[in-house]
Amino acid sequence: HQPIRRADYLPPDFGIDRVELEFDLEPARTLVRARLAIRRIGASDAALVLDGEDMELLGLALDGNALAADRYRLEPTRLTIPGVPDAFELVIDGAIAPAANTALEGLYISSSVFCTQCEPEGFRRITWFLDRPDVLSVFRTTIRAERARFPILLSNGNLAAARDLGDGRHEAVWDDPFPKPSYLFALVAGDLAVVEDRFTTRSGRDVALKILVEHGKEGRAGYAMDSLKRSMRWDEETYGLEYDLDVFHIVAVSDFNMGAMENKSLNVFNDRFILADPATATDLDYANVEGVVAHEYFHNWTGNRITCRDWFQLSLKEGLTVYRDQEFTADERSRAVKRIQDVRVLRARQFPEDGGPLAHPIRPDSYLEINNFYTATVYEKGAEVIRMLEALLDRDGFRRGMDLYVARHDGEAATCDQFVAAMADANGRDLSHFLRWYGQAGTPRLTLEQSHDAATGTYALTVSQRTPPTPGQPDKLPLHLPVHMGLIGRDGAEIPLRLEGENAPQGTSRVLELTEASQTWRFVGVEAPPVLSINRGFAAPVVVESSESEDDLALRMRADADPFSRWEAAQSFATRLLLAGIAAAAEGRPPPPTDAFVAALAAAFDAVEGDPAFAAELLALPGELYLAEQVAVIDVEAIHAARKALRAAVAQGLVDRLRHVRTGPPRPFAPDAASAGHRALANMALGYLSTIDGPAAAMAQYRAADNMTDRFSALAILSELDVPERTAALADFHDRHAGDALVLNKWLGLQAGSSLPDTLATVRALLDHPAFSYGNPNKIYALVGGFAGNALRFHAADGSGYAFMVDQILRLDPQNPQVASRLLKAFGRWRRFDADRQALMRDAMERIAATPGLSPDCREIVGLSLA
Ligand code: DPP
Ligand code: ZN
Repeated sequence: HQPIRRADYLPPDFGIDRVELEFDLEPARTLVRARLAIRRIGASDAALVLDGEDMELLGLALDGNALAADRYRLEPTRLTIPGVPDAFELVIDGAIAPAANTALEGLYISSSVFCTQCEPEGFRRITWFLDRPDVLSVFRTTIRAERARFPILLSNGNLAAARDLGDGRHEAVWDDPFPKPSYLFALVAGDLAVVEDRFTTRSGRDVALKILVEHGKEGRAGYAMDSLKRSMRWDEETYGLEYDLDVFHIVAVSDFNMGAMENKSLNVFNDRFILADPATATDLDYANVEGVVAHEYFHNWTGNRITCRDWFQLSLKEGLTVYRDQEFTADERSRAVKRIQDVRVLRARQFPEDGGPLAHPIRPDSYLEINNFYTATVYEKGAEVIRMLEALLDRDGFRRGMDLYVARHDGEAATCDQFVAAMADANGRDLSHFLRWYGQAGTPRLTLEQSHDAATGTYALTVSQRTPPTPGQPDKLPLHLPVHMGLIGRDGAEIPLRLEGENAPQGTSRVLELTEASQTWRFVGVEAPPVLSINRGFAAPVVVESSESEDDLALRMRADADPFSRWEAAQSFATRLLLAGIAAAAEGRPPPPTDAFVAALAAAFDAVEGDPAFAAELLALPGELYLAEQVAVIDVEAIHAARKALRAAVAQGLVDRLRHVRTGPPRPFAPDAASAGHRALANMALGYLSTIDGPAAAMAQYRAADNMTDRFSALAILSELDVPERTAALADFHDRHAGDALVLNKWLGLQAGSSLPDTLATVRALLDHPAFSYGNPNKIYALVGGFAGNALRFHAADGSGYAFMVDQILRLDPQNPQVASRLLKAFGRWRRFDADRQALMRDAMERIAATPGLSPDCREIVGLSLA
């Protein structure tokens, strides 16, 4: 494995116009015939070099003539055929072993169902091919298999033919009329239940919608189906984008490395993002099902109809599609709450990545293993970059840009530059400066200077930006970003915003454009020093370094017109107290006084009556991962202790309000956002009150709950308490849901994430529990990944957590390198800890680095982390 560099991109020497695949499916040994119509588009002397891995070559024929062994060269990762004509047909016969495929890339078996995962480079494990996204081909797929075991045979596109083969086997032929890259190929064969519905597109196309799940789980596919129909409607209404085939399949499988996959007309999903019913799914699960179904559906245009030229452009489809699914959820649910939740995730996952050894731009410059770049940066920061374009061009301008992008590039493999060019051209704007976001890593930091001149009623705001160095990028340039701001009077009223030189105020909230290292704006007609509300709606993915007074924070917490900023003010106030508390805990001093914060929180809480989902967000204190990013040296015990202390103080201060939240008649369960909001607030209150009252109320709710959200929230509270009820509830939960893998994953994850001291011993014991298996990524992420995310116990001072993770990673790497390298990222922030932990973490990674036969996936992560 050599590094692949973006600068080295060359167009392919050959195109493959048409692909005919024939599969004879058997778990142990599947035969694959590929008939490829190949055409030279590059140099006349170029040899044909096809990608291929882990397959057995049975025969090769060029234009009907078998190729002797001296006419080609077969290597572990490629097949080279020199001296080919300018246009020819190549037939490749190969054999693969799906049952032995534990990496879950290519064709594999999940619970007796054949399925595929080809993004990014899995197709080369099915047949030899130009396995790169800029080679677009029309596919016809013939599948033959035993009818009894595999009654359902699916591939992309429309069913062209089906017949019985007489010998207990049957055959199906699928035609996909849309040229597509090989990573969007899919095949599914097995015995599955089908849930059906229909959708009529805006222009009258009648589309059959089919969701395939394990038998017996049909009743858990309804919310996914509803989400799919709403997604289809939304994309028509919001972007004028319609579905383009007569059938849309979603197949849920239990063994899947990622969340889901947007294969043309045959999405394959990790079943945790399809299956949901009140007894087994939390409100978060419902929201995730909705979001992921929408995300994969939206890829049909942003990803499939317009795909990526090369994998460095991954954010072209992922950042854009994440932005689209975020907007869908914002429209379907609460915009403010969605924004808050997305920013929480960005700060907990992407900011640490951007500030550590794995930092990379949303369009990376090089990689060893592209699987390592399905990151929070490419996805979530990529979505923030799209969102900034929307802020800079406004909604209509953004839509014009999308329309032009689709008109120009439909049917093509495009680049990020082309996307931004469409945005610029549709709006007559020069966005060349904005393009720096695609190449520059790191989270910009904004600093502010404000002054007010009472004599002239002028308020001046200076915003400066600076992006800290990241690996390989010591010097950063200023970025083009929206500064979405407003000014608030001491009375809490928004001040009309009139810049010097303007004839009249233009609203009370505006987007200023920062392009320089430092810029100043002067507002006139501002009689008294205002309170600044900046980065409203989190318009730019930056850190604002602000020394706002506690009074100003309290004012904004209750009066800022932007709900996101009200939440943000509460987070800032809490963070400030927590940082003081962390310093105090580390030095054995008492925690700082919390009265002012608690009073402000109470006032802010009272001001949002009627929006329980938002109120729940307001009450949620900053998380441990976020706090860890804010301190010079991470002290996990001090962070945990400080947060616990502030939680107790908030509970005491808001006790009457919290008890009031818990009163009122029980509501019948419904999965909609408003009902979920009530549950979120009630469970938030339950958690706080348990710090005063102990486990009784949580135990009572655990027993009485008629839905998974309430039951699991109670269990999560109990799992943080060292009480007998904890053991009883965990045992009961297990027995209640024995045999339901998805629910037991929650049970594994809760125990792995517990802050109680014996957590590592519990996790070790659970490795042998029947609910756990090394073959299933969801289980690994729940138990082993859950422990890696347990800041307190993973970072135990004696290094036991690190040693455990090394053992797990080394065990997993030979069988599933993608999963192993994801777990390995837990060591990435090692330099942020004290000297003893740094040494332990470095030793742990060196143990991994020294392991013979380590996958390129892990080698790349460990190499970058130690560099
Ligand atoms: N392309 C997938 C997604 O939707 C990842 N495998 O993000
Ligand atoms: Zn995606």
